[in-house]
Amino acid sequence: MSEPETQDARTSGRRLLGGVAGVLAALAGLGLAEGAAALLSGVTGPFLAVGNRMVDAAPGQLKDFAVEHFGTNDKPVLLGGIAAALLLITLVAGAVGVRRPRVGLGVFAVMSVVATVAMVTDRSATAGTGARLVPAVVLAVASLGGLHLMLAALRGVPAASTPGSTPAERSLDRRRFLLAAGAVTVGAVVGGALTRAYGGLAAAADRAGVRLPRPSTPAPPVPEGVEVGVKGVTPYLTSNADFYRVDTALKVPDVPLDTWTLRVHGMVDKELELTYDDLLARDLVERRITLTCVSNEVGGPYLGNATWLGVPVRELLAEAGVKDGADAVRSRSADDWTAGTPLDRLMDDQDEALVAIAMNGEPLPLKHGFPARLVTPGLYGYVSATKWLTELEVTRFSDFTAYWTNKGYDAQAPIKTSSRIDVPDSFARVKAGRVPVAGVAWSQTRGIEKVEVRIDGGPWQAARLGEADNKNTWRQWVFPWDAEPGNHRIEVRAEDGSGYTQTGARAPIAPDGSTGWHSVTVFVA
Ligand SMILES: Nc1nc2c(c(=O)[nH]1)N[C@H]1C(S)=C(S)[C@@H](COP(=O)(O)O)O[C@H]1N2
Ligand SMILES: [Mo]
Repeated sequence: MSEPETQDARTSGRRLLGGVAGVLAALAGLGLAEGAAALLSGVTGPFLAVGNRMVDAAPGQLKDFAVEHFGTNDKPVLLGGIAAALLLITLVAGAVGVRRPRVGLGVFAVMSVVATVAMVTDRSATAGTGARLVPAVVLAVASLGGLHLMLAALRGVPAASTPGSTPAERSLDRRRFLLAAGAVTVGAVVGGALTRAYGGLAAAADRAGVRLPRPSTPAPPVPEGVEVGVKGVTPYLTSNADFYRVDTALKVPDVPLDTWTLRVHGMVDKELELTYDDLLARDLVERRITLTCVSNEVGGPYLGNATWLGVPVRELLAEAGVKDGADAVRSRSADDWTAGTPLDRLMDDQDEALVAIAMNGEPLPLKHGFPARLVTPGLYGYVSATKWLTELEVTRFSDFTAYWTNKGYDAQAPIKTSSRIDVPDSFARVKAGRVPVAGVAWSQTRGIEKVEVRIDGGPWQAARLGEADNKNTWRQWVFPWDAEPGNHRIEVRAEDGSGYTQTGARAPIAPDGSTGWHSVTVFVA
């Protein structure tokens, strides 16, 4: 082997070690910074802070795309993407840093600054700037310091006999490199362990200790016959475990009870500030309400039906005394998300909106808004269902915009009359003969009056409806189909209590909810 080749091999070996050093330094910095954030309360670590920023910066269409393609997995996909990008950048920065340490360290410094800005301004953090800066300093010191030590060892020290040698000729200081890499690895492991041990949610313990009072006004029993008794149809009541989750929070906001209050303020005569115990002490009503997300495509999964327990919003607003001229309530969450709800929907005494504290007989699950959330019948969640609720501000629509209206969604968003085929599955193979076609239909506040099915564009035929519960819940339906061999297309449409028949015209989810008939194609043999 000739001398230059040996040098090349040495150089590429060092570059590889440089890349490893970059990744290790980043892991140590991130691990220790996340650990520091976990030890402090109300502080967001670098990883989530940057992720939150990306969620907020993403245009509406990208969010739609993510929800549509990754569903509830959109969060792991985003965090995985950030991790992959970091791996690549730190690998390259470390490799380049062997020859040009300033470039490698410079890239790390820029990333540190970006993470620091994200952490200091994170909307889900509640601690002051001083506390928020702690993980930022840890990140900078551990990642830049670690990288510097490892790169110095890799560049080696000039051999005493050859002053003025170029870096490639200097010998790598193996012992020093291993020591530095070892120390950095210990940092990463310690940080990871701290994050695991202290990164849990303090609110979980509070939730476990809650004893729910009995409702003063229980929901009437679920009528018999709400279920049409077909295998594969969405159950009438959605369990908490199966309930869809849609929000902008990468990590479930941690809202312990000791610091939580609900403020009712704005255009009111008298501000209210209620603790969790204040809410529990009030008359609680129980209501079944079907929640729906505006991101639900025709045939999509983003809706669920639960029994909610809470205080009617109307009562809180009446107690505060709404001033003339107000037409909206801006609600705000612990993670600084906002929604604007029409005042008249919240004051309605038929379709009672709740500040809900329980879901299906349990305190609200952390994912679904513990300690309290808004639930408003008849409106898509982004204008009506604020989780981790902290504020109700009585105001005017002309005076504010909210999280999703800033991204091009409409301020007014009543849920559209819709229906879905649950069975058979699209592209299912079924045997000729009697095949039950079944699903759900919903038109919150109006109720479902009729569901019709048609085969291959033929005449619309009435389906049998499951028993109606209330106008704010969905209804199951079933159509006994005499399936003949061949490929068939099945379509469904619903008619609501106002006499309106669901339109077949396709509309996308933006700006105020999708429309169109759901259809499935099946193969009958
Ligand atoms: N704080 C907060 N509340 C929120 C959201 C959010 O992103 N942040 N998303 C809303 C949307 S778009 C919907 S559809 C419902 C979903 O409630 P769920 O996750 O309990 O099903 O929550 C609403 N409440
Ligand atoms: Mo939503």
